[in-house]
Amino acid sequence: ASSGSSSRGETHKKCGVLNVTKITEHGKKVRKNWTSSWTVLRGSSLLFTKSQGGGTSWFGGIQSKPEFTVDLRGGSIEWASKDKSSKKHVIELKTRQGTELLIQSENDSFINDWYRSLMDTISTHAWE
Ligand code: I3S
Repeated sequence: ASSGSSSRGETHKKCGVLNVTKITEHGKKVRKNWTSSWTVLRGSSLLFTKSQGGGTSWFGGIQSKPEFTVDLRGGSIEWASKDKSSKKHVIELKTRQGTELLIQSENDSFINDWYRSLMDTISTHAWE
């Protein structure tokens, strides 16, 4: 497994630790619960697993089961407005299934990178 985008352009793969909370599930508002999550972008799926001490153990093969998976096909992202969160650098992700997530990192360039990758993925898989 390698990180970064593949040269074929279809198998996006990216991982990292992000702060995540659901805000809506199946169209209904849910209570925020920010958690640090080891996040994997693979194909058109975004997987969240419990972050284990920075998550590097994932590379060692101790791949924990995803706690939560999001299908990015038909979804959308935007930078969250101030009323969605008081945190900096917050991405709002909406899925076609009616789930809304907030994804955040204190690291400016890191979260910008994720924003671009998620945008790429959504546009690549837009017509599936
Ligand atoms: O949108 P809210 O309700 O202001 O979100 C905050 C709460 O979820 C808060 O927890 P409580 O459920 O104990 O009130 C969290 O600790 C905050 O982080 C949430 O706000 P931010 O602005 O950090 O997303």
